[in-house]
Amino acid sequence: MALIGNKEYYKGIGEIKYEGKDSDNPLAFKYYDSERVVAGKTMREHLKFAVAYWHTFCGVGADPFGPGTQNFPWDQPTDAMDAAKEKADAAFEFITKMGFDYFCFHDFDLIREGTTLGESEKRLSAIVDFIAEKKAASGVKLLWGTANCFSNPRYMNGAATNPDFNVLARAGGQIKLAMDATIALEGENYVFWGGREGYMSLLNTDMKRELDHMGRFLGLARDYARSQGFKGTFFIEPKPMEPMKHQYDFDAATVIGFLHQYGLQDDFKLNLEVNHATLASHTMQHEMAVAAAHGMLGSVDANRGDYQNGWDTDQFPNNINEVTEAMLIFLKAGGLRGGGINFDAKIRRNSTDMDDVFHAHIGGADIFARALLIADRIITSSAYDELIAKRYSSFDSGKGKDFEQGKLSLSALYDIALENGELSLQSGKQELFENIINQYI
Ligand code: XUL
Ligand code: CO
Repeated sequence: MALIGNKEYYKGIGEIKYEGKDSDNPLAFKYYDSERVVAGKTMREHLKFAVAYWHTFCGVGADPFGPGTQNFPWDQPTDAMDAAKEKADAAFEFITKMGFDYFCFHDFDLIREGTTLGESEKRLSAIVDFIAEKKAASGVKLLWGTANCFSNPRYMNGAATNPDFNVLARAGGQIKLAMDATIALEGENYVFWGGREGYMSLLNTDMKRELDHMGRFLGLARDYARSQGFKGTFFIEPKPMEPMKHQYDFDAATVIGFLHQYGLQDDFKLNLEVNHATLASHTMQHEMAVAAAHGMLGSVDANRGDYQNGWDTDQFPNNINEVTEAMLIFLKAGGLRGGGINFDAKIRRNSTDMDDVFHAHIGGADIFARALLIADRIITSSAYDELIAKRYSSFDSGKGKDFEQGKLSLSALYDIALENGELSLQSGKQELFENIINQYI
């Protein structure tokens, strides 16, 4: 295939193609057949796979106990612009070889941060021009951009919720530039992940004031992007903790309440991440159902946690039962509102070959494609929908329908209860539902 840059970084690996589940080729899709139509849309249109710039091209496998193990040629140049260009060349080579349509970035994934805001602005605008050309040449699109307002030590007490106004203003300046970059690259959405928006100790924290600041700050960011012609959706990405002891964007339900409290509900939706859901003691399915119930199922950061570890391990997804249940909610909600499936996942520290990120993304794409097919068959061929409808059928007519239509008072419920006498038990049939999932897998 034609190379977009001058060098080939992922040597010996060609375009990844669909070969079907009987293929023994590890560098082929077994289920992700991009042009196959499922439930009225191609897999490509449903899933909108995105590569996360930070994990795949910036993360080198460092952990709290040791340095990185993955040495990327694009990290060698000492000049920031040279390194950023090489990284972009590698990124676009990888994304096009995968056959994916999208990527996502933080501002300083694209290029190293400058020593001043002004210097960072110059760097960002130069790399954005370079990437805009690569985008145009390859057809790869930007699913969302975001600002890293959590790594630099200045944000140790938060960005929009920092007790020091000058840090908040600095975050505002940085987010303006990240939004400019997202708009210049025709980003379809813009994400806020409040990594340090929360507290380490309540003893030194005025929670109400910090929440008010965050609400006002997000409103200013929205107004700025809209004034620059941005038509996309803003997403908040919930996470309950890590790095802070407690983060304000705890989970989907908390964020939805916050958005309504501060008048942001019409412009913002949710970007839900699997490992964030499990850190909040929820399943991903729970988080997706909460968001869908409020019309706010915006986008997905796909990964998985570890059942034995209580931290954000960001592994690639591979559990077919879980992803099938998630895709059932996805299909029933009519898909995502503006977003896609972004692999916010990293290969393990001891995965050190250049082909390992290919295996990781192939596996991720295949599990979602397979789950999409299964979920569609469950909806179209099994008794699943009928069984749920049956559980609620007492609300379809008579007094149940009157209740749903707001026609009954509490006293009316009392009269009905008196007249009914004792009730027979209605089984929830959970095991039968579980068997249907298993049968279609
Ligand atoms: C952190 C996380 C971030 C966001 C973007 O846990 O998920 O990478 O997705 O800032
Ligand atoms: Co994420």
